Amino acid sequence: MSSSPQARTAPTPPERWTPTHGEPYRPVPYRPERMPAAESLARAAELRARMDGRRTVRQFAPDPVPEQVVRDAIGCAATAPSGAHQQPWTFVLVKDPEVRRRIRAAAEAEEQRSYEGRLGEEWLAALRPLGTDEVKPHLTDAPHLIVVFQQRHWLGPDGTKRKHYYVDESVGIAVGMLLSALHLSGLAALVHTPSPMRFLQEVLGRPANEKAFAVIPVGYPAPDCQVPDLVRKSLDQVLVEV
Ligand code: IYR
Repeated sequence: MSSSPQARTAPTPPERWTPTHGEPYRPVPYRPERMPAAESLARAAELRARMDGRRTVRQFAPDPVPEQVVRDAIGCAATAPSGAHQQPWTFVLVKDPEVRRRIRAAAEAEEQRSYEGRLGEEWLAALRPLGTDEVKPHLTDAPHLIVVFQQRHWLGPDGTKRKHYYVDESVGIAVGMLLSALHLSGLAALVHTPSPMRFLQEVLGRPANEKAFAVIPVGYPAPDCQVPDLVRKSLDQVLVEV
């Protein structure tokens, strides 16, 4: 990239992405090189083993993480398929320590009400084996914090609204891809879902069409990090072949 003053002040090109609103997309050739079967098999097995090594982490090391790794992981998430290609997501990378303190205080206040009974006995019993509680140090201590918002509808600059479709599915897929990208890039993460999450929209000043979906602290596991001794279902238990 040129570093001449002219290049630095050049106007940003117009955004290539705009909602088409009824206009058909132009078909373009898609001819990815076909991977030989042997290579596919080797890569799939390796990927499966690497993904099986992913664990949700609740204790993070304070060590810094290269921010570009997180940006690239968010870029990977944003390649997710979405309903009508509406890409109904916003990823907020929260850097300001004061904003993170406010998020933690508000999340812990909500979580306290949840753990003190709002979740109900059945839900609390389901959580008990994990040992989670209302104290959420990772919200301020992990080196990065990503808050994912779903755009319930499209909001034009003039206030025009257009409905978005399959928003939960689309954003869920994107978050799955984000977690995979972070893990495969060597980082640990946690999907935290304080409920209700309205405070996030207020603290982060997001527009009315956006609704918080998850809060994701990211970093390296702390040297003394422990995770529960979970056993995943086997492939036989999750796969039905008809
Ligand atoms: N959102 C709460 C409670 C919680 C709920 C589920 I389902 C979990 O798998 C873990 C926690 C929290 O983040 O503590």
